[in-house]
Amino acid sequence: MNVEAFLLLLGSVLVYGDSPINKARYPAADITCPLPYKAVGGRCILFAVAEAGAWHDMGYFCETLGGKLVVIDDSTFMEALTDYILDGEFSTTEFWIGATDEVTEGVWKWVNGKTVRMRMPLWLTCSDDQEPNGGSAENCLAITSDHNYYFVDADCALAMNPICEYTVL
Ligand SMILES: [Ca+2]
Ligand SMILES: [Ca+2]
Repeated sequence: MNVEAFLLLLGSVLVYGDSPINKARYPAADITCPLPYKAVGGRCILFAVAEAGAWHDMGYFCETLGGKLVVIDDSTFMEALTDYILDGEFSTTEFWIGATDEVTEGVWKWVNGKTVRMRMPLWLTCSDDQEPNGGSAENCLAITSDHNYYFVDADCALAMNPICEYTVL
């Protein structure tokens, strides 16, 4: 085989190897996470169902465990996370996640500084409930069973359970 043909073959292997078909549905689910985190959707996640409080307080809580409120920045990870919630038997159904528009009303930022994708498929967008809908009264991001775990803005002072993501590498 000449070099050109080899590179062509190698290239197709790499492209195929990277195709969604060839990946596990939720890649790297077997990653090792430090306790009390669990591998969910290829990341280290903690559903802190015994801890409830305001959004900022729950952010600090995650930080004491080497994490931050979870960043749900793609729909595949959101699928894995909501599957985990729906398949589990959590005693609570309202969770804080890691984004806010407190700094500039209407400009949603993740706790890692990145911009939150608006509209579908992440936010609840029913004809009678177009989230975010709370204006300056609702500046923190939540997922709840009432809203089928789509993104909703909520009053930051409400008590909800945090979903933490391990961020110390
Ligand atoms: Ca707001
Ligand atoms: Ca809302």
